Amino acid sequence: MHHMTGKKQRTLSIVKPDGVAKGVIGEVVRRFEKEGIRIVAMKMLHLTKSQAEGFYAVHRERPFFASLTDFMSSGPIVVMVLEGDDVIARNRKIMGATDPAKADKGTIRADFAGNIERNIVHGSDAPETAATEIRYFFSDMEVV
Ligand code: 3AN
Repeated sequence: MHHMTGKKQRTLSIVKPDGVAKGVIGEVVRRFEKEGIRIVAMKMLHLTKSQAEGFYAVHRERPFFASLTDFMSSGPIVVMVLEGDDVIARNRKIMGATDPAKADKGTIRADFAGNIERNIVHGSDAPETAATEIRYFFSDMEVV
């Protein structure tokens, strides 16, 4: 086999409360698996407000922090660890731009998201944040 392989990475993916409520957990998972991305950990949680604040601590000075953390603690979410070559960037491509109005056609956010806050999925943006975010939700034993 002679194909270009990038660096194997892991990233954190979240199906947010709007995605769970809309019944698109399976569709999100399907899009990852269709691209050959492996799911190496997965669970459903309902975050408390303070757990959502902890997760989004980097955004605590932003004007949307209170609203974002209310939303993220408003219902169950599905958190997953994805693994694959260059998976951080590939996941963000599959997700589409933060603002669904600017997201490319065929991306998760273009297809399902209501607005910039209720945008169906989260994906880590860099190796360092991926490591921190995975650790926030999963112990080593929970990642296969
Ligand atoms: P992304 O999730 O695309 O990496 P970030 O990290 O800039 O985007 O933002 C984190 C989350 O904060 C977004 N997923 C979205 O739910 C929310 N958010 C970002 N920008 C805004 C905004 N201008 N107004 C409301 N919510 C926002």
